[in-house]
Amino acid sequence: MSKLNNLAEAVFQGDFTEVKNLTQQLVDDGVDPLIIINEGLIGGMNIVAPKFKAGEMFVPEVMKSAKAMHIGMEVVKPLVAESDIPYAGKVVIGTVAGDLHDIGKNLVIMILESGGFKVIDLGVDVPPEGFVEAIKKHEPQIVGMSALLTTTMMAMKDTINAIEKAGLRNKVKIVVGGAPISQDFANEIGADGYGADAMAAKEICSKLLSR
Ligand code: B1M
Repeated sequence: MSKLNNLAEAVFQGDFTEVKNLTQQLVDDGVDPLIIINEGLIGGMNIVAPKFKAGEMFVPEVMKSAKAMHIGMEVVKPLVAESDIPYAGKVVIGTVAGDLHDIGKNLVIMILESGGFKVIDLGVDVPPEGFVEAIKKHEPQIVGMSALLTTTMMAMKDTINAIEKAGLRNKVKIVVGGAPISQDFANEIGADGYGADAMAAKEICSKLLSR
């Protein structure tokens, strides 16, 4: 097995020490950092994603793999110009106003990052104007919103209204998700996409960008 395959396997296993060591070894061997990222680190998450979707891996294991990928990224990222990293797209994401739940959002971020997206995390309890400012600052193609409470679902609609009012609605695609959210609700509030889980979120983001 090549070192790149070993690295992908170590990411899949969530073996932080092995990921750090193998990434450093590959850098020392002169392997292109982008190959290390794509084939080793994202390669490992590509093993994770279908297993998670098939119910063969669970949230804590996925988070461990994603953390392992991040540990490797910390080694290689300083060696690559930000502009050289072939991102699949840029996503600004946050949990909406009044809502402090972030476990699901963080999982969505990890899966998006493993799919090659650059993700800007706005955190929790993000007011509509927080999303608007982030769109102006980061110019993402996609805005993601998460809500876990029935009482905060409507903050998604308020956020979409604020984005519209700021004249930015045609600049971004909006994807929503979270336990109480459904495709019907997403349609009702005028979102462009809905993800039932983290994998579905990645799939809808890719689909929206390919349109
Ligand atoms: Co809260 N809580 N909580 N809570 N909490 C729920 C959501 C609740 C269902 C529990 C219950 O009563 N059975 C209930 C909501 C009821 C309702 O609204 N109908 C509830 C409540 C009431 C509350 C408080 C009001 C409790 C109180 O204080 N009285 C309070 C509210 C605080 C606030 O937000 N203002 C509160 C607080 C908390 C904690 C802080 C203690 C903690 C959050 C910690 C944290 O997130 N850092 C917490 C937790 C952990 C839960 C439960 C137990 C678990 C949520 C979770 O993390 N699930 C939850 C009950 C439950 O779900 N069993 C509950 C795991 C996570 C991986 O799943 O977040 O659904 P989920 O994310 C999924 C998908 O939904 C989707 O992908 C993810 C991965 O597959 N997804 C997206 C999520 N975001 C997406 C975005 C996308 C696409 C997909 O596109 C952008």
